[in-house]
Parts: sequence; structure tokens; C-alpha cells
Amino acid sequence: MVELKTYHTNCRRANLLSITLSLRTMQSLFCCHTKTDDTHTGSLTGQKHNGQNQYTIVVFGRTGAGVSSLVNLVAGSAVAQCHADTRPCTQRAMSYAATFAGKQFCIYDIPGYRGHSPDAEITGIIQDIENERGIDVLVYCLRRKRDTMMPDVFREIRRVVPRDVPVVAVVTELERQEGTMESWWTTSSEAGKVGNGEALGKMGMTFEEHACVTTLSPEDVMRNEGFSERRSRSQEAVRRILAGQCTEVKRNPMPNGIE
Ligand SMILES: Nc1nc2c(ncn2[C@@H]2O[C@H](COP(=O)(O)OP(=O)(O)OP(=O)(O)O)[C@@H](O)[C@H]2O)c(=O)[nH]1
Ligand SMILES: [Mg+2]
Repeated sequence: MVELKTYHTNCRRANLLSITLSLRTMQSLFCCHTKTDDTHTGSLTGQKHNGQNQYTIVVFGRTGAGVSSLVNLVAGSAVAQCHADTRPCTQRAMSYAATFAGKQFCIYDIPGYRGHSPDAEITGIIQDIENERGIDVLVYCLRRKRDTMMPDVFREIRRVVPRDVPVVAVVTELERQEGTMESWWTTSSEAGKVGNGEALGKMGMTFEEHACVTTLSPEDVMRNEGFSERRSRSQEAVRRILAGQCTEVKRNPMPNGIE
């Protein structure tokens, strides 16, 4: 049994990169934790995605924003550990297999950014996943609160990840939003200011698509029918976006002009 590679946020990235890995280890590293496909060969042929039948999703955000909760919502079960207190919980990147919309996915839960400045270790995790297996879609998990908005981090991720990798936004903690959860995007959290979605754009954060949701756990919504219904709709909305972004056509676009 080969030990799964982990990224400890307190490890120096240089040390990680200096580790020499066997072929077998390389294969284990970037396969999903709950493996459904053993044919993956990483980037060993040098071709992006390399014929994998699992689409790769990476969720990132400020620590505590709900990254792991969002992974669980998408996966459909409590695969990732979420925190119950104020300490950062996810200390290393983990990946989980999920199947929905007739497709297989490998979803990465990674440590949260600790502040608003780019963190080379965490961005390095994203880069490594892109280099090893190719990312189909990046998911930026935000809360409705402003302190989860990280324009400098977003810019840095956009700089290092190829432009053809889409970034979608998922705004959480909207179980109590008046009207629809989606209304958060168009209304303003500050009197007299532009809508929240537009405000994100003005900060330089634009997205391929977005969803406004709640990522409360099934236990948290158990006694509240309204929250429970919103959670179900949240799962549907996020999965629909991810399935739409993860297609063979997007992986292999036809040359210009060819239908
Ligand atoms: N009210 C509310 N709380 C949420 C929601 N989503 C997650 N939480 C809570 O937020 C806390 C943090 O959630 P996590 O998913 O562990 O957050 P994280 O971003 O993975 O945090 P780290 O791994 O520590 O970086 C937990 O107590 C969750 O129950 C939501 O939609 N609404
Ligand atoms: Mg987490």
C-alpha cells in the first residue's frame, strides 16, 4: 500500500518538490481518495487530462468559508471533515470521488487561505493538481461576508492556472437570504452600492458561472423544512453548473470554424 501524498500547510514547498516519487506513488497521489478508476496515469504522457474519465474539480476559498462543506454538498455525503470551532480544519489536500449527472468526478478539498494575500503553498497545491492531472473547473467558495473575498488571491490563481480552466463562484451561507438565494447576487449588501455580483467584478473577480446557496450539513437543516429545501436546491444548482462545465467538448474544443 502506497502512502497517499499530502500537503501539510506547514511544510516547505521546496521540500515537497524535492521528494522523488515512484511511478506507483505518482499514480496514487492524484487518484481520488474513494477510487473509482485505477487507470489514471497522471501527466506521465504529458497530455492534459490524459484520457481520464473522472473530471477534476478543485474547491478553494478563505479558511472557514465552507470549502469542505461545499465538497460534501457536491459529493452527496460527509466525505470531508468540517470544523466545528474556529481553528482551521483542512490541513492537507484530499480528493473524493463522486458520480452525478451521469459523469464521474474527482473533487479536491484543499486547505483554506489564511488571509487576503496570495499564499504560495496553497496556490502551489492548485498548480500541482493542474500539472499532474489537469483541472476541469475551479470553484471559488465564498460566504456572503466580505472577508471571504480575496481579489489578490483570485488574481494570483488566475495568473498561474491556464485561462481555459474556468472558475465558478459558489456563495454560501444564504439559508436566511430574503427572497431567493440567487437574489444575493443582484442586491447590494451596502446601501447605495452596486449588486454583490457586480461588486465582485469590480474587484477583478469575474466568473464563468455562479451559484448562491447554503452548504449547511443535513444535520444542521434537519429540523427546518425551509433550510432543508434550500439545501436540496443548492446541491442541484451547484451540480448542474459543474456538470455543464465538465464536458469532453470543453476538454477538446474543435478548432475555430469547425462545427
Ligand atoms: N450558516 C452556515 N454555516 C455554514 C455553511 N456552510 C458551512 N457552514 C459552517 O461553517 C463552518 C466551516 O465550514 P467548513 O466547511 O469546515 O469550512 P472550510 O472552509 O473547509 O474551513 P477550513 O478547512 O478550516 O479552512 C462549519 O461550522 C460549517 O457548519 C452555510 O451555508 N451556512
Ligand atoms: Mg475545510
